[in-house]
Amino acid sequence: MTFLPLSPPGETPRRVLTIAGSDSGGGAGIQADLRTFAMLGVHGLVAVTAVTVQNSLGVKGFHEIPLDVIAGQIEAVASDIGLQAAKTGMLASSEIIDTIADTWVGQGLAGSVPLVVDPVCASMHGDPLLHPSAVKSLREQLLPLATLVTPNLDEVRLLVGIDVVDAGTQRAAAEALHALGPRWALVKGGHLRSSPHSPDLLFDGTEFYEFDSPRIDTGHDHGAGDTLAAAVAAALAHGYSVPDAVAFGKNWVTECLRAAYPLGHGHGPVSPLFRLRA
Ligand code: PXL
Repeated sequence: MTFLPLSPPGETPRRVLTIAGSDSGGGAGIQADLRTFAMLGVHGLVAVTAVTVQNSLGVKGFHEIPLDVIAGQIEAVASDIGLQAAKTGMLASSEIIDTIADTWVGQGLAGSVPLVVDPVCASMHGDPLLHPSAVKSLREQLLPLATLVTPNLDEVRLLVGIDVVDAGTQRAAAEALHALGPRWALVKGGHLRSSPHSPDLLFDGTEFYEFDSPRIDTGHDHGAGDTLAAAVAAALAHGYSVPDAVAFGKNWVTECLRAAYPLGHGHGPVSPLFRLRA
C-alpha cells in the first residue's frame, strides 16, 4: 500500500516538518523529503540546517545555517501552522543538534508530536555530513526525544559500536539503540550483504518486529534513507502506529527504488515520481 488518506482540495492537509540539509543535486535531504511529502499528500514544512554543495558524484562541502535561524524556522512554523509529525536528517554539528533539541522541548513538541530521527552521518559516497564530535549530542540530546530512530548499519556502528553482520547482531544493535532513549529503534538491513533481502528490525524495548523487502539494486539509491524516514513521518502524521508507519514507509521506499533514475555522472536518486503515473 503506498497511499495515505488525502484531504479534499481546499482543506488543510496534515503538516510534516523536515529538519534537514539541502542537496543542490536534488536527490536527498530536504528536496527528497518534500517530494515524498507532496506525493503522499501532506504539507511539508522546512527547517534548513545546512546547505550542501553537491552533485551526483559527491558532496563538495557545506555551509551551516546560523543556530538562531534554525531555531527560528522551527518556532515560526510550530507557533502558526502546527505540525502532526517531524523528521530530522543532516544536522552537521553538535551545536545544531543541541539547538534543535532545546527548540523541540521549548515549543512543547516533545511527547506530543512524533519525531523520526534519521541519524545521517555521511553521504553514500562517504562524505561526512555530521561532525564526529556531534555523535555524542545525537545520542544524548536528540535520541531521548525521538519517537523512532532509523540508522543504517554505518550509523549503528557510530552510535552504539556494534557491527551488524547477521540477525543476532541486528537484535543486539536494536536493543543498544533503544537503550539510548528513543521509543522505537529501527535497524535498517539494506546494507546487510549477508542477506539477499533488505531485512529491517524494529524494537520498542519489548517486542521485535521484522520487515522484509526485496533488495533493489539499481545503483541509484541516493536519498533512500531520507525517503523512508519522510514516508514514515507522513504516516505517523496520519495517526498510524509506529509498526504500521514503518511497514508503509518500507513499501514506499521500495517503489521509489524501483523508479530510481540515473542522474549526472554518478549515483541517481530514488524517485517518488512513479506516483504521477495514471
Ligand atoms: O541521504 C542522506 C543525506 C541527507 N541530507 C543531505 C544529503 C544526504 C546524502 O548525501 O546530502 C543534505
